[in-house]
Amino acid sequence: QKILADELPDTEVIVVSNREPYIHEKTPDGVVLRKPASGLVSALEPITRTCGGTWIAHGGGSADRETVDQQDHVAVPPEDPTYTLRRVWLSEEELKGYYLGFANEGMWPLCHIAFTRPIFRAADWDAYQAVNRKFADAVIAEAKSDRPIVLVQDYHFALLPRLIRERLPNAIIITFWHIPWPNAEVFSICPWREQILDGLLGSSILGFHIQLHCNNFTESVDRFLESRIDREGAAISYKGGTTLVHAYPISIEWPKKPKFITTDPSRTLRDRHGIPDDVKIAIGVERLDYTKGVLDRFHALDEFFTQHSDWIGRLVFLQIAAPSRSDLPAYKLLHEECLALVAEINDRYGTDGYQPIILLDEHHTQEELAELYRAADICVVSSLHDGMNLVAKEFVASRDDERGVLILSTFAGASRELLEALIVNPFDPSSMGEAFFHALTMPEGEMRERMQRMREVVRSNNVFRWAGSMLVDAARLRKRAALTSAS
Ligand code: GDG
Repeated sequence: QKILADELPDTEVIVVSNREPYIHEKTPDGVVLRKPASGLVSALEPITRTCGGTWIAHGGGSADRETVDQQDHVAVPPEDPTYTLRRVWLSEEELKGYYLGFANEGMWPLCHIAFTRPIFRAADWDAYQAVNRKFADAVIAEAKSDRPIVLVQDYHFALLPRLIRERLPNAIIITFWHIPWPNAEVFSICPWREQILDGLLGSSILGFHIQLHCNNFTESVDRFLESRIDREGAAISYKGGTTLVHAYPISIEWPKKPKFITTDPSRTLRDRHGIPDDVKIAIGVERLDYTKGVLDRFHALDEFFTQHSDWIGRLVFLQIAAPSRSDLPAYKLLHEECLALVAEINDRYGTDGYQPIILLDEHHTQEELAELYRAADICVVSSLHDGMNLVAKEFVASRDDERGVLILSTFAGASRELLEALIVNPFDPSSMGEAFFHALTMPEGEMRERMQRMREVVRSNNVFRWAGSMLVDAARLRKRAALTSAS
């Protein structure tokens, strides 16, 4: 807010993302506004709440699908509104092609290199282009000036920066790509690679979580487009414009004060699931997605029980698996595989009063997640590939008792910052199994020291710093442009 006021006065902020920060859900008590399970929303909502402006997103909650009096503009957050949510309505056909098809069956597996073959269909590409144009129209309709800051979010909108640039040449367009960018060879699989790159280079700033993804993007441009690349200045000049390509590691809002302190934070959880006090608790929290390595952590647990059978009966794994993209075959299959593997492991090691894995495959409230984070002895993040991973940071931020061990995949962007986690290769179940043993037998002093260091990192590299660094760079670009045009 301060950076905006000082460095970019009188500049309106427009955020564009596919997912809404508040979804309208139909419940027996009427329509309620609920925050979705989304890393993008977790990170960006505190920023927009603080800075104000307009957030443009697709309106697709269960209440929207059934009612006819959908509101285009909604003041949010519901309890204390500070910004406007502008909803864009998409037909079933548009959603199928643009969202389920091109974005989630094409771009998502392409960028994650998670051994799920990307599917590219010409009809999906047509829908993707059309929906990007529809969102460009919404940005133009909402912009009150010719020089707004537009924050474009994620792989759903690769074409949007160029479409906005053509109609608002003086806008500052900051695009953030929340998922990895693959190397140029892998990226070349995409039949519309030139158009995707051209679209993104309409941005003033293009942000990724880590330098590796910036380098991969720059190499892809070098290979497929005629452009001038200034590697030292991290800038790409193309079609008369310049794009700064920079790493901005995303983060979370540092909790203001501990919310759920009780003498024993695991009490209610133990009572609810019948977990005795002397049994340790490991947790996993995610949308059920094949990039998150959920099956792989269960294989590691299996390995751990085989190698350290004295731990059978003394460790329970609680896995939150919020349903996600469940209309897609790859996600349906994952859900089935997950249920089967959990049943197999529970069958192998379980007894009448003991189930080693408790799978909670439903959406949970943020309060429930906070309770879980605080109750856990171990939190496992075993992504096969992940832009950042906010669960790792949320776990660390929740632990004001400085206890608990984080087991973290080396393939999550978060592993570049949370160096004191137990860093693992999720493709190697036996070494990940040993990480369970290390975590469970870690001396108290070492556990605290590791947690203290990680907490310092997350407290200082919080989400306001993430947004602030992009805005500072944007202000610098605007000043430089003003000086150049004056000289
Ligand atoms: C993308 C990138 C990047 C999970 N289950 C529930 C729930 N969650 C919340 C978590 C967390 C968020 O969802 C998940 O964030 P991640 O970062 O782990 O993953 P993606 O959704 O894949 O996010 C990722 C992120 O964008 C930001 O740039 O870090 O790499 O893939 O906040 O707490 N929230 C609720 N109920 C659940 O059941 N309320």
